Amino acid sequence: MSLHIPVGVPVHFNLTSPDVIHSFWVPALGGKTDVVPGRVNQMWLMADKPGVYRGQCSEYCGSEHAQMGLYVIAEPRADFDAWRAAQQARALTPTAPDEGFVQFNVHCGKCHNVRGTMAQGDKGPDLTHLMSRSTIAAGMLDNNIGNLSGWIAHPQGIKPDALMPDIALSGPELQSILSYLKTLK
Ligand code: HEC
Ligand SMILES: [Cu+2]
Repeated sequence: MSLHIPVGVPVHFNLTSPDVIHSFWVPALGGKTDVVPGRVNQMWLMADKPGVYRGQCSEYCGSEHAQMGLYVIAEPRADFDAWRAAQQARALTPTAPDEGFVQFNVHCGKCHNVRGTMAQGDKGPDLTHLMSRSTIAAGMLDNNIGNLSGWIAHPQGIKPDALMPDIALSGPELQSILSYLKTLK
């Protein structure tokens, strides 16, 4: 996960959890705040300098606790505004027949949202601008085609107990889905 914030601006966060207690912690930017189900905790973050700040969940929350990372990307206001505008754009539904789009909607769209298309799941991360991210799986893997392919083929081998199940896909189905994902810039 990457959070983008503008440099020199205090950014307010409302923190809540859908499952267990986590703790939000970006050591270079401030103290820890508990993230608790059924409650909204408030905090502020401000970065004085541009940069990428590593964060980590600091409350043991289950078997993938050590892999629950995030990056805060602090950038000058203009860069932040450009990033935000790009993220707000919707994806386009392919106009020509696209096997990857079809397979994605069959196997993935119930959990993942690609805004602007019929995929509107909310169990996993929004993938509308997947290719704009530098990492996936809560900062665990660099985002490149090899890692995406490995993740989609066998997420439980990479992150046991992650909420994305292994899904049986043929080689051609996986390849077509990867080609579609590459269009989500
Ligand atoms: C049952 C729901 C479910 C299904 C079905 C599912 N996913 Fe996921 N997916 C998730 C969850 C939950 C995560 C977050 C896992 C984590 O980081 O622990 C995830 C993570 C991902 C990520 C990493 C995104 C990021 O920013 O970290 C990608 C890429 C992805 N899924 C692609 C797919 C594709 C492609 C399919 C179809 C073949 C698919 N998923 C099917 C629930 C699902
Ligand atoms: Cu944790």
